[in-house]
Amino acid sequence: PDEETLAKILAVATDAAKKGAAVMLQKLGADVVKTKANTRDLLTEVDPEVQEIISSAVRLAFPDHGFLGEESVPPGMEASSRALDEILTDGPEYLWVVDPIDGTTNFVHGMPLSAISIGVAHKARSIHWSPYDRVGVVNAGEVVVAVILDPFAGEIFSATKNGGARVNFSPCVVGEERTGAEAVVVTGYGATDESADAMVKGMIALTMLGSAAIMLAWVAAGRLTAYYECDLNSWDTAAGALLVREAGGRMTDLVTGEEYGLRTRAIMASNGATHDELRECLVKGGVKALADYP
Ligand code: LIP
Repeated sequence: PDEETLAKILAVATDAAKKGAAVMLQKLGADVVKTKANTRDLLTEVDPEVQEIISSAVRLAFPDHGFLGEESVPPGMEASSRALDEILTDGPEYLWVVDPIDGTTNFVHGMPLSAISIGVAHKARSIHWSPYDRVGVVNAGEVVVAVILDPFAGEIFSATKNGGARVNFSPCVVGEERTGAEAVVVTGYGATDESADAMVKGMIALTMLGSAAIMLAWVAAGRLTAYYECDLNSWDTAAGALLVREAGGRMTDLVTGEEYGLRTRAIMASNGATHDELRECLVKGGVKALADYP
């Protein structure tokens, strides 16, 4: 896509995210109306409301674009590979991959640490293979526009492919740590006992923030050195992947080290310089990708 197209998509995504953010600011700590797959996978009345704000903005501005939102995938069908396969097989040229509230558990508990995550993918045919996601040549989609909006900090992280990353319109650049010893590493709920083992051995200082989008945005902004998690969906990672790359970092499959694609469930994002060292340390420590849904 040309720069003008990307700029137009970015403007619509930013505007839609701002409208969604206004609702999040009003409703922090909202009642849980429904529990999804497990007690940490929560749905509030606000998630679908924010999603609808974004999807209607997309329908209005780009009626031919596709839309994959976390709240449109039924519980139990979250595996991004399955939802994406359906859309990407014969789908539209552009696909919006959206998490209306990433960090819902924080949001429900009134913790002001959650974000709207919007990644827009452009169709790109590519070869994809991973041991837990038996796919050969597929139409994978390449993320070309990203917006992560943290309403509580008033920060908008954005990126376009080959256009660099920004935080509130200032350049966004990954951190300068060179070694694992200097690194600040974060993870999420999907962290396994085995990865904890690597941490306990004192090799990695680890923390959790509860929002994949914010952790990825903070890697891009140089606040964190690296982030990994074993079982995520495309709406958690699409925007963050482009941000990290455009900020000079790397994002790969946690276990295989292959470049990130929308189907990647277990991810490792970093400032680049520490990527191989940290990933190898985690893999040696026994980290595993959680199995795909059957
Ligand atoms: C959540 C993440 C969280 C991660 C969970 C989950 P949700 O997204 O952002 O950091 O650990 O696996 O995906 O459900 O709040 O949109």
